[in-house]
Amino acid sequence: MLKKYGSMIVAAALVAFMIASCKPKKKDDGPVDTGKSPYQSKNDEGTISGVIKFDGTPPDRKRIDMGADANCASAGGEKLTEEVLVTDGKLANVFVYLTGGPVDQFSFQPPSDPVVLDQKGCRYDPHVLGVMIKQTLRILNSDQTAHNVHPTPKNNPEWNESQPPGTAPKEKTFNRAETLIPVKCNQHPWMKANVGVLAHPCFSVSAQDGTYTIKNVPPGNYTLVTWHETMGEQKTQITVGASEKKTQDFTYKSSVAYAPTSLRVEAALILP
Ligand SMILES: [Cu+2]
Repeated sequence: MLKKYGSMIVAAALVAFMIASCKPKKKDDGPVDTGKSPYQSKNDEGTISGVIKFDGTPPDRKRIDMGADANCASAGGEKLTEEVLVTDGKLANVFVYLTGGPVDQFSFQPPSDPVVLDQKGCRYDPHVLGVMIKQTLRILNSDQTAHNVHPTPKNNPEWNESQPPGTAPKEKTFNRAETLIPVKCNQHPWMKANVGVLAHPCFSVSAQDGTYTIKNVPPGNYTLVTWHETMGEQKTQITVGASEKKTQDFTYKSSVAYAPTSLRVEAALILP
C-alpha cells in the first residue's frame, strides 16, 4: 500500500516538474510570431476620445524627501507624490487601450519614432507612457546625478542599468505585450514610471485635464480598458463604425475599489 502511494507521489512530482519545464522562458528571444496578417487600412479608421473624471476627495499628495541626494534636493520641479493626480475633478496618468476586435486580429508595424522617457528633477517624465512592441523607448538623464533605470516586467526580461549624468540616452525595446511594466530607479526609491507595451497602436494616456484620444481605430467591436496605477482597472464594450468619432468618458470614484492592477506598490521615502 505504502509502496503504491510512494510511486503515485513520484509520478505526480514528475508530471509537476514536466509542466514547470514547459513554461515559457522569460529570456529575450524576440517577439512571438503570431501568424497574424498585417492590418490593411481602408482609410476609414475612427477615433475614441473622452475624459477621465474623479468623483470624491483625492488622497493628499505627500511631500517626497529627496535629501538623500543633494543633486535631487536642489533640482527644480515638484516634489510631491503623483500616483493619484487630480485637477478640477479630472484624473491624469490613466492608460487607456483597446483589446479584442481588429487590433487583436491583425499585426501592426511599430512607428519608427521613439517614445521618450526622461529623468528630470529626479522624477520620471512622463509618469505613464505606452510603446508598441519593438518600438524604441529612448531613456534620457537630464539630471546632474546618476540614475539606475530598472524595469520589473513579468512578460519581458528584467534589466537594471546605471545611467550617469551626461551619458548617452539608452535605447530599449520590448518584445512582448504587457500592461503595464513598473520602472523604478535603484538610486532614488521615490522614482516610478509605468510603461504599457502593446502589439497595436490603439492606446492613450489621460492628460492633466483628464482628456485622452485614441486615433486610427480600425472599425470594429472592442473592449476599452482604463488602467490606473492605484485606482485599478475599468472596462467597457465599445463599437467603432467606419470613420466614426466616438466619445467615451470614465469616472473613478474614491469610494469604489476597482479591479486591482498587477503593479507591485513599493514604499517610497515619503514625509507626512
Ligand atoms: Cu534616479
